[in-house]
Amino acid sequence: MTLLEKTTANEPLLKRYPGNPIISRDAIPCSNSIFNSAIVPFGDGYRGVFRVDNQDRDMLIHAGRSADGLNWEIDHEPIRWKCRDAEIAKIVYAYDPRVTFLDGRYYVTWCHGYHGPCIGLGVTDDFESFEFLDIVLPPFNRNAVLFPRRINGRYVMLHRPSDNGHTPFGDIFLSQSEDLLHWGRHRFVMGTANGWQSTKIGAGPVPIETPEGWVLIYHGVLTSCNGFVYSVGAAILDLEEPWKVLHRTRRYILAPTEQYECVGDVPNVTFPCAALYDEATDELKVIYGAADTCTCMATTTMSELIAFTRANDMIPQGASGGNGAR
Ligand code: BMA
Repeated sequence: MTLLEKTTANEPLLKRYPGNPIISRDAIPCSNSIFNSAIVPFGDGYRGVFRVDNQDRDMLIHAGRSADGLNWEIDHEPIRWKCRDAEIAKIVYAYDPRVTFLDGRYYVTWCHGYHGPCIGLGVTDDFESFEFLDIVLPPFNRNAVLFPRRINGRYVMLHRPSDNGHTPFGDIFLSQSEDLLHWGRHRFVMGTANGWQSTKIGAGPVPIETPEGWVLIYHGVLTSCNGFVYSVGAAILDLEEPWKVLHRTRRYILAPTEQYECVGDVPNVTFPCAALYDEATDELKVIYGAADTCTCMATTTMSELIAFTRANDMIPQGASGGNGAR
């Protein structure tokens, strides 16, 4: 049976963890919901930063720790960011964090409230003390993730320019920096496509480096008569020029079909923000927010993900370019 045939029986490539959700909406006293969160291996266990919408419906980021990546102890209070610049120090809102281990430190990017949604950058060494470095992209932008190393000497970030509402458009762009604070050399990476990714797309977890290219897991949105539907796909980007898309799934690898993905504060949402890849076993665990309510996990292997992305490729092979740049 080919990989494609294996996944035709209404089974997406990503297999849900049977114990989902791994973090319930009420895991800490103040929480209305805990979702779209980022976790990384740390020491003998794991650390993470969690989007917690509290019962005032503030959107804030809390730190947490876990021995096994499944059972989490999340701080009851949000992170108190240290910030040298009083102008930006006040946290109006902060959500949808990603954590990138880069140059030996843990960098956090998130959607930051400052005269509209923009991109905040912070750093921590221990997940106890966090420094808010600066706003690195101005409004309107609410989705960004850093690559885990410099490419050709420059830091690289994927992000999605947007508007101030529930943006009904969105393509993935890439920007580059010499110092993590000043960003330029902007490149178009990829735009919307048919079906599940027809309204907008946005980068998910930190891209993972493989011999085939950077594996990018991303979310794609379609507009139904009942609102947005958020599914998950994958792409493989060129190692040296990561704005070049080598392969990209025509078909989703996960879509909201389970009760906990379809019923919640925002129905029909699967929103990946982190991935744990174990090179020794090839296992890939994707952490995603479900229905803007709770946090879940789904798994595959990197070899299956790459084979599936190639087998379902929507990029014409043999053609130059092919990322749909306009
Ligand atoms: C996006 C963000 C995400 C959320 C998604 C679905 O615009 O706000 O945090 O998961 O919408 O509501």
